[in-house]
Amino acid sequence: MTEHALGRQGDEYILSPEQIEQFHRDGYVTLRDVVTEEELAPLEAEFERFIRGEVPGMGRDFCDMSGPYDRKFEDFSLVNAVLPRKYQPHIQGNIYERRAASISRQLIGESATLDYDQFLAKRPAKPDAVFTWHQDLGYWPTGTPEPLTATCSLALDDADSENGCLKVVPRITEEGPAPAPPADGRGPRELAHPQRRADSGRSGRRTAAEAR
Ligand SMILES: O=C(O)CCC(=O)C(=O)O
Repeated sequence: MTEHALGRQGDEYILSPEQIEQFHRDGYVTLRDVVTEEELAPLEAEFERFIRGEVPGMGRDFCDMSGPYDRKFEDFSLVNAVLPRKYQPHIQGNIYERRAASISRQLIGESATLDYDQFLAKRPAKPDAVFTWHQDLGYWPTGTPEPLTATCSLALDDADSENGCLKVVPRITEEGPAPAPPADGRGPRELAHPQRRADSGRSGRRTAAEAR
């Protein structure tokens, strides 16, 4: 690898100093061609199984992120499969995971570890398939020793504002972290469901930087 080789390098994805600077300044950075179509194909097949509701035993880890927990699968708008690598361990260590780890280490430091994973699908013609504004940091478990976070978000389909692309608020981190959800006996992550957040009276906030 030469000093100037950027982008995909085996399991690594090498960032430029400008990209790292943008992440720290704006709270996000958009990276192109992190995985090839060929590399993505096997992961996409796994994603489809989750999103069709074919992975058993997920309980509340499989739900509609934009509706109540008791909504029927056929009525889901924003299909949410939490912790896919827990329910299908064979997907652990996939190429996207390895490159996301490389990116995260460059953004937040060598000790970055994978904490959380999630598959999401916004169904077509569902205006309520909206992921409420939030800041991921507000939902990390209480007492997390080092909450510094990079969330990696990979769009499997071309995404734009019409079909529900991820949106970020640049530099929102300058305001400091969003308030943590109120303690009521459940962990912050269990409160991350937008229905719960609405119940809790906490205003929806913003994703600052994407990758986990
Ligand atoms: O893809 C989206 O619309 C938002 C996803 C997100 O912010 C999250 O999973 O924390």
